[in-house]
Amino acid sequence: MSWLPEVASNLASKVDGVLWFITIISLIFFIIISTFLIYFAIKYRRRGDDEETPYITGNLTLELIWTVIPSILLMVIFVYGFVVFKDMRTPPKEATEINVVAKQWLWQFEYYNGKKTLNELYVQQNRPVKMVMRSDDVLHSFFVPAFRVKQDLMGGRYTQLWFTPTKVGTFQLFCAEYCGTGHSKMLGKVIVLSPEAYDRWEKGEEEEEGVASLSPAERGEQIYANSGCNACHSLDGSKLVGPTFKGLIGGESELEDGEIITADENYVRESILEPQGKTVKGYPPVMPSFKGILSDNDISALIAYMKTLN
Ligand code: HEC
Ligand SMILES: [Cu+2]
Repeated sequence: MSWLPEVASNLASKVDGVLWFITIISLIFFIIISTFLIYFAIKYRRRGDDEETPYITGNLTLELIWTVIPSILLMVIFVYGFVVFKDMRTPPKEATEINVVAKQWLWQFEYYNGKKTLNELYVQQNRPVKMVMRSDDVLHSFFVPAFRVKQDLMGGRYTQLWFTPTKVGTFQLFCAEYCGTGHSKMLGKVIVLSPEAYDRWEKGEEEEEGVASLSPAERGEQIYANSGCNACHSLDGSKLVGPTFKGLIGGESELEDGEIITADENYVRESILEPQGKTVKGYPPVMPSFKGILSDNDISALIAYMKTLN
C-alpha cells in the first residue's frame, strides 16, 4: 500500500502485517458497533412523554459473547505482535556489527574494519546488520521508516537494533527523539549497496572516484552538509549554536580569554580537531571533535569551501 513508507527491509512487511491486522479488526468492529448504535438509537428512541422503558437486568448470552470474542481476538493480537517483536529484538548470529554513536547533532558510524562515516550509514543488500548504539549526550532515537525500525540511544548504556536491507537505494534516517536546537537537522542517510558495490566501498574505491569528479570547494560543501556542521554553523552570517562560516577565514575571532586571533587555515583545522582548545567568546563549548572522523583531505576541502564564503 502506497500510504505507508517504502518496504525496504526484512522486518518491514512483518511490521506492516501486524499493523494491517489490528487496523482491519478495529475497522470491522468500528463498523459493526456504529451500525448497531445508529440502528438502536433510531429504533428504540422515546416516542412520547408517557412511554416507559422496560426494566432489563442483564443478558447472560450477550455478555458471554462480547467478553469471549474480544478476549480471543486480543490474545491473537498479542501472540502475533509478540512473535514479530521477538523476531525484531533477536539479531541473527551472523549479523555484521556496526557501532553507532549519536551526539548533538550528528550520527557517527564505525564498521568492523575500522572505517568510520558521518551521517551516512553504508550497508550491504541482503546482509543482516546489527547496530550497537550509544549516545554521547542526551537521548536520541534511530529511526528509518523504510526499514520499520526505531530505537532510543542513551548515554552510559548500549541499545541495539538489527535489520536486513532488501533494496538497493538511499533511505532517510531520522532522529526521532527531541534532542535540542539542532534536532530537526539531525538527519542521516542509509545507503544500501549491492554486494559488488559494497565490496568496492569497503576497499575505498568508491570514495576516490567521488573525489576525482568534484573540486575541493564542492566537496567541502558536501562535507558541510553531510557531517552535521550545518546544524550549528550558518552560511549567511546568522548566529546558530556556533558562529557563522561567512567571512570566517581571514576574519577575526575573539576567544574566551579575550584574545583576538585572525582565523587562518591552521586555526580552522585546530577548531575542527580540538574544538575545546580555543573556544570562541559567547558560545557554549559544545562542538564535538572530528578527530578520526574527518580526514586531512576532508578538512582541506572544508577550508577551500569556507574561502568561497567571504
Ligand atoms: C553541536 C554543534 C556544532 C557542530 C556540529 C559543529 N560545530 Fe563548529 N562550533 C560550534 C560552537 C558552539 C563553536 C564556538 C565555540 C568553540 O569555538 O568551540 C564552534 C566553532 C567552530 C569554529 C571556529 C569558529 C570561529 O568563529 O572562530 C570552526 C572553524 C568550526 N566550529 C568548524 C566546524 C566544522 C567544520 C564542523 C563540521 C565538520 C563543525 N564546526 C560542527 C558548534 C558546532
Ligand atoms: Cu537527536
